[in-house]
Amino acid sequence: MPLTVGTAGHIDHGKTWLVRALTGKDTDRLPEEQRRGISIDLGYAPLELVDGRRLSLIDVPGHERFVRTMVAGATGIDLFLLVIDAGEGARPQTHEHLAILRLLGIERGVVALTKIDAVDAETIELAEEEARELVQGAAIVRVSARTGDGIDNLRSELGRLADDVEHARADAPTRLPVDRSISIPGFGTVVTGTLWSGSVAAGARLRLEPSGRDVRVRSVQVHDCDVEQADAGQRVAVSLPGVERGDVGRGETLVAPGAYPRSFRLDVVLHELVPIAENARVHVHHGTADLPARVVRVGDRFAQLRLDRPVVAARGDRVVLRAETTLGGGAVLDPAPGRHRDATRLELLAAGDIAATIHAPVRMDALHHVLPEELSGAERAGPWVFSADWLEELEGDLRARIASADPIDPGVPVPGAPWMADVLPLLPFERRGSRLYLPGSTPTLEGRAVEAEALAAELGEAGMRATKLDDEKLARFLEAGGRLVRLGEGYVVGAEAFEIARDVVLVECAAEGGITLARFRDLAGTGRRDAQLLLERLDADGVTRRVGDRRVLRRDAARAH
Ligand SMILES: Nc1nc2c(ncn2[C@@H]2O[C@H](COP(=O)(O)OP(=O)(O)OP(=O)(O)O)[C@@H](O)[C@H]2O)c(=O)[nH]1
Ligand SMILES: [Mg+2]
Repeated sequence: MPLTVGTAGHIDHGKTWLVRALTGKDTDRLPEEQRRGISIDLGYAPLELVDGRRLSLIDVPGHERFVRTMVAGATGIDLFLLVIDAGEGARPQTHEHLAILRLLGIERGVVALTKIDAVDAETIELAEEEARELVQGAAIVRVSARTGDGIDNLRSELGRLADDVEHARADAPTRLPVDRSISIPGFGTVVTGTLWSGSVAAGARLRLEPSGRDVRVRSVQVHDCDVEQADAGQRVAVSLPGVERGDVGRGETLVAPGAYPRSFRLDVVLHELVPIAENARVHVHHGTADLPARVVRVGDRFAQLRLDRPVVAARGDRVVLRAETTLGGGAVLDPAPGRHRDATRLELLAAGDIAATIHAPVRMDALHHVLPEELSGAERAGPWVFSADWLEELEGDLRARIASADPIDPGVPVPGAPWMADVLPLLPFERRGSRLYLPGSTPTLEGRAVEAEALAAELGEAGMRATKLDDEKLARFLEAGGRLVRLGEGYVVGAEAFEIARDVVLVECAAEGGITLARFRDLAGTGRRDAQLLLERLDADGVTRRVGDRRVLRRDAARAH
């Protein structure tokens, strides 16, 4: 099983020398690193075990200014190699690195008490006692990178630990936080990182997030050897044709397209090393990304991290929160939450009750990230998941709004939500056009029925003479009942009279090819203004159109008659 070991420890305590003693490789390759004798960036070296297995070693810098680099290196490792100078004992970054490892959930590892060639037995004894208290349960191996003492012991101890580590991430979709991008002549841009989950094969189509750029993998290497496929836990180098080196770097993640949500928020269980204030500005370290963010506290033990830039995270991911120093960390409960401060929701999520956190519709595919397996206890419609309570509330709300709707038109607009088309069939309402009604409901005009009938009678008597009507309610009522037709300028006519007017026009046009305003007025026996309003309504209805001083039938209308 491929495993990655990461060093940790205070500056100058001998991490890089120890890596060299174990692997034969000097990982301080930058000129500045060699000149200053300190590590600045991450170093990588393959580590051969006695039985021929290979681990990957990541060497991190110890300087307090480079703790963020240490976090990027430590993220995704399986085992730690905590290096303590036997002469100095634990120092500030020994403690800080150890705290970071714990925040990242990296519990297993070994302590190397190094430089034992330089101190007496008593000093070693004291340092060992201190280390035992500091890192309970871990083996402590005395070594010297200078003389080679203890190096084989350390190698076997790492081998023993590697036997026990389990990788549960192979099945998850591919995710590779990029920690380096290099330009290799003939290969183009190559990115490297520890493969968190899934696999990467030559030819694979992946996506760089959060930039959203689709890429195709040309080749995959593990420790400078070409492989068909690299698996979770391995250190890999992936060549990406067509990508400029400057376009990708530490902080980007190579993922299976669409498998992880891109989000500006993370809901986390908070682990505080020091009290973190509401609204504190922090840096959230996630994978190899370092993101400025604000901490919105939720209840006693949760927080919503609101990020300045998006991340692709998954439930269970660990984050480290830093300002000048390491403040604490978090375990992701929801990698793409809405804005909220709902502690109850987070309690449920922490307890693994995903269904209980679902209320309003969310897309099923967005839930894969918080969902260990199939979801039970929630309603489904099309791609949407929601609670039975929510559906009941929606129904209740629509019912209430319909009840208070204008009795002339007792419906409400269909809510314009993306889930509506899928959810509507579950609701006991009737859709008419763009509105919802109680099944079989008809317009009514409480208490004004007499007035309405009087108006209808009046319109009947007026025939094709237009009547001015200011009472909008009455107009809508009779119009909805098919008894009134609106003309322009607030005028109306009875529906029957309008039918007759239309027939007159149709018949005349069929016989004569068209009709003038004067001719229509004579045939209809109305005034000029009434005739004008009727013809305009027929134009608006698409029955006729004006050509010069005549109306002719529109083609559709002509065909229909
Ligand atoms: N005597 C003795 N000196 C050592 C040993 N290992 C390292 N040193 C000394 O310690 C110095 C620092 O060692 P490094 O391995 O560079 O320390 P580091 O922990 O990698 O330092 P940073 O990466 O800057 O945090 C070396 O330059 C050596 O002089 C050892 O086993 N014995
Ligand atoms: Mg070093």
